[in-house]
Amino acid sequence: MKKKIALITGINGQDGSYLSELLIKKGYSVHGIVRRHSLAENQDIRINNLNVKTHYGDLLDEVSLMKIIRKVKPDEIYNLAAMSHVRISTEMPSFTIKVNSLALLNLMEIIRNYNDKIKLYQASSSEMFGNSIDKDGYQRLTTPMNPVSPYGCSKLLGYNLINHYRNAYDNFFCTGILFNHESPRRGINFVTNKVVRTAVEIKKGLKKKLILGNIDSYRDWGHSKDYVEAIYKIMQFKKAENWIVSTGNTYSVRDLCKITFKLLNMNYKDYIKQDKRYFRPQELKYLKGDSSRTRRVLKWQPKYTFETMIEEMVNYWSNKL
Ligand code: G4F
Repeated sequence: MKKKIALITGINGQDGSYLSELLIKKGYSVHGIVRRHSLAENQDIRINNLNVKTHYGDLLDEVSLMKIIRKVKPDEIYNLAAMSHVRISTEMPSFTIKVNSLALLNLMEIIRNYNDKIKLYQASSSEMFGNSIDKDGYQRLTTPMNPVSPYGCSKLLGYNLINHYRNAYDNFFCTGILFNHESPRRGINFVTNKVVRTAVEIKKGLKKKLILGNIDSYRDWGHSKDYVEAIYKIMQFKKAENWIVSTGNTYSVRDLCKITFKLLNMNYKDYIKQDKRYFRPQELKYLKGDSSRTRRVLKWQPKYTFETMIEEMVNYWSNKL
């Protein structure tokens, strides 16, 4: 039987690397788009041990996208590439909208004009909800979406475009609204890996302080490895739809610090300083997702808890540093 072909944008990211591993296990031929990087070793740092084929391209360069799609002839495209840092999106709003929304529009148009049988997964985000919370304390598909950052606005535009194209042209365009998801492969300027890595550095005498922004916001944090399983199931479902992927638990950044430092036998209060440079113009205060339908219909269940995930990250940095 012919191998299925997957094309992943953002293959070198945290989710791209875990998804590649999963698709290889499932027997796919996996291709990915990588951007040219001035430090060549950073181009494929998370995937250089994997049996994937990479192609130089850029979401902002439709010509490269078109050429890659013609060459690879994918059955499925997973659009995971994005300018994904919320605070940085406030410094680069225009770039964020171009990469996260306009490039998606171009990708959808290429699919429709080249081969409209190609399935497309779009990485949507819980940042789209902004500060809307249902009365029972959860966000779900019906919760109003009122983003509070250029990043959130860009993802909401992408989400609306996917829904519009699916309804108008009947393409298999699906999305997962993923709540925060982490792992040892997370970029170190996101709060989980920043906290864990710095706490290990403090423990080893390499640093003295952990400097953070707002530590009283709450996030629903899961593990990227669990979440790419959900992405795969979303893509295999008989119909293209929108899905919530979350743990249903919420913790504050303060809780994250408390648990991490405790695992290293330290008290977080002795090491934390706050600096306004890490605060955001408008903060998203509280996320907790209701993924009950995803669990029931797709038979998806996360394996990690918040604690086991932090433990894995602490062990990773303890061995690495
Ligand atoms: O780790 P964060 O930067 O993640 P954030 O902003 O929630 O966004 C992540 O999750 C979204 C899903 O909702 C994704 F779509 C998005 O791409 C990304 O993956 O920040 C988490 C919280 C925020 O409240 C932030 O204000 O941590 C707070 N925080 C406090 N000090 C900090 C810091 N965040 C970062 N990155 N760095 C700090 O020093």
